[in-house]
Amino acid sequence: MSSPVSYKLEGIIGVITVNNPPVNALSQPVRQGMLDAITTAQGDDSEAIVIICEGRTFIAGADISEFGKPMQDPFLPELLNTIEASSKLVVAAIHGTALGGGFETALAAHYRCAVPAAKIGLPEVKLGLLPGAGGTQRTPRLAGVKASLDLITSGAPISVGQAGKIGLIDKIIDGDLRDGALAWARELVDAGTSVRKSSEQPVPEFDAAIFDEVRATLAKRARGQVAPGHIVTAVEAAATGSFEDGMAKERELFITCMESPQSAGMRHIFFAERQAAKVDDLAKDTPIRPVESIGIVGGGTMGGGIAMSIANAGIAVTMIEISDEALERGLSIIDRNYAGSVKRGKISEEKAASCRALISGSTDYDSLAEVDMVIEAVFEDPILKKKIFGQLDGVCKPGAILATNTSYQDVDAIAAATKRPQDVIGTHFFSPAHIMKLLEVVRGEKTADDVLATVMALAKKIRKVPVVSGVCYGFIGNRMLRPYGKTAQLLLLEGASPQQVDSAMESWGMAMGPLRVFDLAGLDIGYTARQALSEEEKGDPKTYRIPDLLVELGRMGQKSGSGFYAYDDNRQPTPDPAVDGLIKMAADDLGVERREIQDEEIVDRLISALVDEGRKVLDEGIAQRSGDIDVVYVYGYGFPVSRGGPMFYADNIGEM
Ligand code: 3H9
Repeated sequence: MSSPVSYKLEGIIGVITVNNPPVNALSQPVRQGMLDAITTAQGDDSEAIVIICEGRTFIAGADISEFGKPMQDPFLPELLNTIEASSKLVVAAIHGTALGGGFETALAAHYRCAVPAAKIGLPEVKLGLLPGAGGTQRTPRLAGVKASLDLITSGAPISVGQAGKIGLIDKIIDGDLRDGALAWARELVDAGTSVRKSSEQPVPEFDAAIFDEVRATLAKRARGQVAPGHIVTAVEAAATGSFEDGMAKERELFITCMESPQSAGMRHIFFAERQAAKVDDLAKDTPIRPVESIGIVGGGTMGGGIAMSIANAGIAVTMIEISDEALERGLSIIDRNYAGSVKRGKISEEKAASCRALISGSTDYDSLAEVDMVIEAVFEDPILKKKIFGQLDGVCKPGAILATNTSYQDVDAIAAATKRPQDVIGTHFFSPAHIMKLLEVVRGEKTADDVLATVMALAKKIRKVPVVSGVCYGFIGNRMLRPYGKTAQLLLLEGASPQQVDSAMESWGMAMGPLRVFDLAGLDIGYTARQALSEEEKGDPKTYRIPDLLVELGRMGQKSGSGFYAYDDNRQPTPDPAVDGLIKMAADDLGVERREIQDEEIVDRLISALVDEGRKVLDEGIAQRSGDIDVVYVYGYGFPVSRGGPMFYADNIGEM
């Protein structure tokens, strides 16, 4: 088999080219090929060496699919030490994203150049790891302790411009990277520039208090995660000891992380997210319909957030509301959100202005005559939704995709309100829609393949994580939430308090306990929905008596200032003795004996409720695969990524 790495002598420059699509990951053949090439270069007529990549990016990291399996030689840290030890000058030439082991390779080179659009980063923390090939040791020697801690503990990539400012990139190459990098390498040789090993640079001065400060911040920001603290320890070792000792520390901590269930869970989610974007029974060559303009019906919180996501990807949006006032209100919420994003430094003022300029409004459905797609985002009223789809059917051009943003409604029934059910699909965005990454894409019985393929591609374009769901009440996520919520109610009746249930789940890793979630969503929503059901459909009164009583007392949740908790003006919850009394009363009334409940039981029963329903969702073919369910829960419901999602957790219980 031919090697993914080639070596060619071009004049005085030895060029090592990596070609391992799609992202030039450092698989074993790449490591071997690089070792062979650098060894060859030491003995030929080259005077400098350039490492460059084919395809869309520089090396994007170690090959994650090799993790958890026995390590094969050559070992990356040793390969990088060999590169750094080259007697001939080594230049890394970066385009795309130099990430993780890829950027560590560049750090082992003596000089680094990049095209202006390239990015660099050490994202290992997002996989529950730390950079394990010298990244924690070489970065602080070039960029200093503070910048290194920011880069490695956040895992966020930075621009080449920023990397240049902190000493991680030496030269920006405008124009052709290969030509520019070779020319620069020749210049360095001509100037008699000597080899400069990152490992031999002294760490710039730093404030010794920084390590404990960052540890304290991370204890809150990355609650329960092991890798961030280990990163601080490894960088501290770089700053306070020799390179060799630091490398040994990095190795020890890397192995601890690699063997942790947290990293296994996070690596599972990495691949599950990418897998979820694929639809098993769609042919690879399914055509994609062009989507250059989108109409949104409904300018409320949801419609506004969806409009922003779409405009942020450069697609024009026409927002429809029933009156000028409603439209004005909707557009002003969008203005406020953009202003907020600018203030928080999430987006530049210019970018915000150009995205905002793509959003226009109208009160006339005829404005949707020429759009390529419409997303209806009015409130959850099936009759209203069907009426709107009838109207859209009348005005939209043939081939326009008609999507309903719904959390529960029957997409097939909505599609049946049109004469083109093949063009209808569900898109369940999560609130706030311009921030939350999950998008459940609901495939109706008659949804055409190219409509599904187009919406999956659009999701990626607007930077969402799409997961396909079949039609059922609540789709994947909200359907599983029902038994979870019912179990929380039973736990209350049986003796747990709202704060015990929530804190048990939050300590376990959920972003928010179930009762705080229900208070946030509004208890009246479930109450109203229950009123439309028969006693039989409502099920066991034990599963809804408490929220019914709360709503009847005017306690709708956060928005009314009280629900399972009392809320202050800053919407901070405090336990409310009145609720404890109400729970006891309901338990008496329903004949439930109360007892002391351990936190462990709370977690077990709530997670089992999710998982049991998840298995039904899989069996019925509502979800394509169990990893899809994990992605839904991690990206949409605050399930801890370090536990890999409910299904992965259940499959690996005992090891987590
Ligand atoms: C590391 O480096 C550890 C070292 O410090 C120490 C070692 C001792 N490995 O995301 P995409 C696949 S840890 C294997 O859709 P994009 C991916 O699964 C690593 N496979 O493309 C997908 O496969 P498929 C640190 C990988 O353009 C395909 O490539 N590095 C890897 O949207 C396309 O991926 C990272 O964490 C990999 N490293 O985004 C970077 N990366 O087509 C991880 C990708 O079968 N990667 N694949 O579904 C990324 O962040 C994005 O993939 C990237 C491209 C930004 C590069």
